[in-house]
Amino acid sequence: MRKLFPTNSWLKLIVILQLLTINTLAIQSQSLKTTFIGNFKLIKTTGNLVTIRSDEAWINLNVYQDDLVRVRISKDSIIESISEAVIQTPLKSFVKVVNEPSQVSLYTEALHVVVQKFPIRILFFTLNGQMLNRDFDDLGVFWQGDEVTCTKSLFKDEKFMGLGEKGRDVNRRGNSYSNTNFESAHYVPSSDPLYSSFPVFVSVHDKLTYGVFLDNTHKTMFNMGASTNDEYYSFTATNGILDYYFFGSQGLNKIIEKYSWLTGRMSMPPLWLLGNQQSRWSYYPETSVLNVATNFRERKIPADAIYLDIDYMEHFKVFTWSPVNFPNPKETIDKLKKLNFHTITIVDPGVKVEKNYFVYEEMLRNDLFIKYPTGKIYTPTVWPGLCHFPDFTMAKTRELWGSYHSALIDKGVEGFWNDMNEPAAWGNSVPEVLQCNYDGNPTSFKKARNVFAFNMARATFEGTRKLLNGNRTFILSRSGYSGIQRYAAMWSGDTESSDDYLFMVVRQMLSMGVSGMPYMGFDTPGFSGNPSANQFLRWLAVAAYSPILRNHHCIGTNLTEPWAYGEDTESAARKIIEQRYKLIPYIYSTFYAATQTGRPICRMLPLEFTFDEKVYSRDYQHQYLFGDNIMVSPVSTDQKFAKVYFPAGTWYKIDSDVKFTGPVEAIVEAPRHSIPVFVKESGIIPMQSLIQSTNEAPSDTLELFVYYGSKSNTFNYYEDDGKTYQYETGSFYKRQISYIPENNTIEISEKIGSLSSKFKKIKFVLCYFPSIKEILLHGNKVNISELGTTKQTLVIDFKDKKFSIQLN
Ligand code: MIG
Repeated sequence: MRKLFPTNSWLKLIVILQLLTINTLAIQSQSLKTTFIGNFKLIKTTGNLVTIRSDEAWINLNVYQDDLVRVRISKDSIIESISEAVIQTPLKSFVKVVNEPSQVSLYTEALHVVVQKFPIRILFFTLNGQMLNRDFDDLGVFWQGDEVTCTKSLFKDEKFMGLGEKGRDVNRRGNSYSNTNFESAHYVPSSDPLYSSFPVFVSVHDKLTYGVFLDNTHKTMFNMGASTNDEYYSFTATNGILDYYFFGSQGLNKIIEKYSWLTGRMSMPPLWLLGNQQSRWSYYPETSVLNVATNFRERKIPADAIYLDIDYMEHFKVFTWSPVNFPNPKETIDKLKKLNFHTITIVDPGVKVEKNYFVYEEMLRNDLFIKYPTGKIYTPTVWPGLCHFPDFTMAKTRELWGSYHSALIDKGVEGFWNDMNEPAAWGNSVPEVLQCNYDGNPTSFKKARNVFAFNMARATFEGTRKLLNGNRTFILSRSGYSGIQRYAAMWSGDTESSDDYLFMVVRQMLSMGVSGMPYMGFDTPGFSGNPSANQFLRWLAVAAYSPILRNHHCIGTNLTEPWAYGEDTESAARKIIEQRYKLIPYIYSTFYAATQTGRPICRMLPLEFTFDEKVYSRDYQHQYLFGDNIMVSPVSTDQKFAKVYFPAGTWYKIDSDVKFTGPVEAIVEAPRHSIPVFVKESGIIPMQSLIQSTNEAPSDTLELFVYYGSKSNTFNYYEDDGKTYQYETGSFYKRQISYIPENNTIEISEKIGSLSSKFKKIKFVLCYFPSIKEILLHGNKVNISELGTTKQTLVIDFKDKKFSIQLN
């Protein structure tokens, strides 16, 4: 024993030492190492694809358009994959590739891309050598585990806009953001993530512009210079490859146009969606819905649509009708139609687990629900109780889901409101271990989550388009991902009735506009809380100058219909809504522009006044252009005066004889019944007579307001049948209206398209023109009449041929 003792302890020591080393090794391999992209190894060109190999990565470069380059960077060789967002392929190639000792230079007709070799860093220049963007020298691209990050140098005066519905300041610089679609009830402006993911932004610096779209549906993160000492910003994808599109177009509107070319544009909504829409959680039973509709008609408050929230269903079972609350849906919706109301119903994704319920049974039989990787179906609890979620990554699911809408369409429903589609479940933490099938390529929910709503909207769009017999469909979605603008409009979810939220939803709407989602709305007057009459009017006034004028409010709160606050408020509300209806020709033309160019309906001022620093300030970030010619300044409830910034040019207050000449900051009156709204100099605004719903025809006279100014201006006037998709094949009525101050003329181009106008006459309303003595139409004098001291009018018959009037 004595002899053995030392040996024994020696052994013990060895064992202990070994254990220690193993432990240390284990700890080392568990901790994350950062792998940098490394140095250049080789370059090769195959067709229109340039591949560069570095120590650690593969880099693919493609030219989609001369000013649009796709960059893919991966640790493994890159295989082509399907993108939900992108609907285009590379149209071009690099026109010249120069391989030098220290860098590769790649040229398109608009951009010069430099790939520095040691280490690999990518830089973008205009053709005349101005630097648009460069990888951050110190860090470049790197990996930590599966997560890949791209760092970019920050320019001193650089500003960022976009990133979807994030609630913070419109200029994203100095904050960080993340994208995981998430039910965000009770969110505040700084909350992050929110319901949807739009990993796209634009940048302005040194009188230059560029944009970046990071196409990755996993959780992504954007640090726009928060805690980086103004040295760099970065974007990160937690899984998948680094796949980004670089937009080098000069001009923010051009970038939006290119981005919407790449990811698609909205299609025309039915005309009635431009009208006033009424909703509430919840209108039931049937009689109460009819009551609300009747109230609008009796009180002569124009309206076009009514929404049914979850209570129309039987036990919240999607695609059913409650036999208690809605025993006669067809009759009720027919009655609503007679009152000129269109009906929109909510559709949630959670399918109730219940024997003999057709949706559940059929989707179960076809194996279309989201499962764990073990094969067990995922069963969260949502409104109906235990539910399954459809796996919308499968074509079969989308097809069936689309077809189920016949249960609604057969009863007369014309629009579909997709809620809870983040997806949301009680507990608000849908596990990421779930798996989606992707038509035979099972993939983690980590990738599928952010496109759950996208794929549901796609299913709804494709299915309802078929079922609606050529009539336009409408989908309003709470969640989404880039590209969803092809299928749906969106709204900002559950807000509160307060001024902070009013300003927040404006920022969200404007930011969505530069993120490719022009069709963005919000609940008026905020979702929860008990707003005062004045608060209600403020929300309504902003909504009237937004894509979606929709009153919606939470169950268990005070009523918020326009008549809920007494007669004074009702008549103020009526006036605001009436103005919206008169503006329909202008708004409809603006929607058409969005379908052709992606330009948002509501445009943050940086889109027009990009190099005017003032428009980026916190004070003025909520001002916006509504279409080409109207500027809106939202005001908080108790402010009776508003500080407004007028960019260069002359601005006319729309409802009084006041004008401002910018650039100037000024105090403007903002009484409770109206917010400050202005028309740009040389502004052209087509309007119509008051109607109570878009089913009613306006008078036969189109009123064309033209505001005096020094700059030439053109407005693209547009009409179509308001109902079908025939406009896609030329069935429309288009004219270019130009005001040319140099020659004192207003010119109307020959009509384009196969339709004729719904108007027979055109009434020019010439505003603020100094001393017009006579007006000539084809050289002949025509009669003008005075309208107050600032307006003169002239009525002539509509002609389809080109004509012009001369103002002498
Ligand atoms: O768990 O359907 O954002 O507009 O009224 C709440 C009821 C579910 C959330 C939506 C809201 C809707 C409500 N829904």
